[in-house]
Amino acid sequence: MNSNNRQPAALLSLILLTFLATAMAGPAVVVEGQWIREAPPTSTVLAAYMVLKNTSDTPLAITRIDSPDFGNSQIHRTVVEDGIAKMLPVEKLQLSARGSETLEPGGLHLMLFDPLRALRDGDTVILVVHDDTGDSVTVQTPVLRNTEETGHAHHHH
Ligand SMILES: [Cu+2]
Repeated sequence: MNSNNRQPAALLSLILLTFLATAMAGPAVVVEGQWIREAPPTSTVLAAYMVLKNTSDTPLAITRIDSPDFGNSQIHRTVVEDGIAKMLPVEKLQLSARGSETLEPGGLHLMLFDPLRALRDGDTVILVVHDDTGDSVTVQTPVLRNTEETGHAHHHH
């Protein structure tokens, strides 16, 4: 273990350099294909889907995705245990360097609670994606009826 004594200083330098590079480059996160699934008017919960891309050479994490049109929000992961699908909150969604994560029906998704206005197919909602470097990205997100066309997602096998 003694041979590792110098690593913390090297790691700190790397973190500082990374921080400076990130600060100069602007937000590293790019959001693509975002949409919110239309829900019945009485529904207090809606789901949003998107692809989150990390355009930087450094891993980062999405810490929060919120919206001025909703009272609360949470990133969820759907897991199947003993044949029962459950949704678990994701505190931090890790994105590897140059990596991406897909939020899609049946998997990762953004749960939006307590809509502050009625949202119908064709409406647009603002989502703000926050990462652990302190940056945020604001995207216009359409509300769409869950047809075959909008429900499709890119599956990687
Ligand atoms: Cu959920």
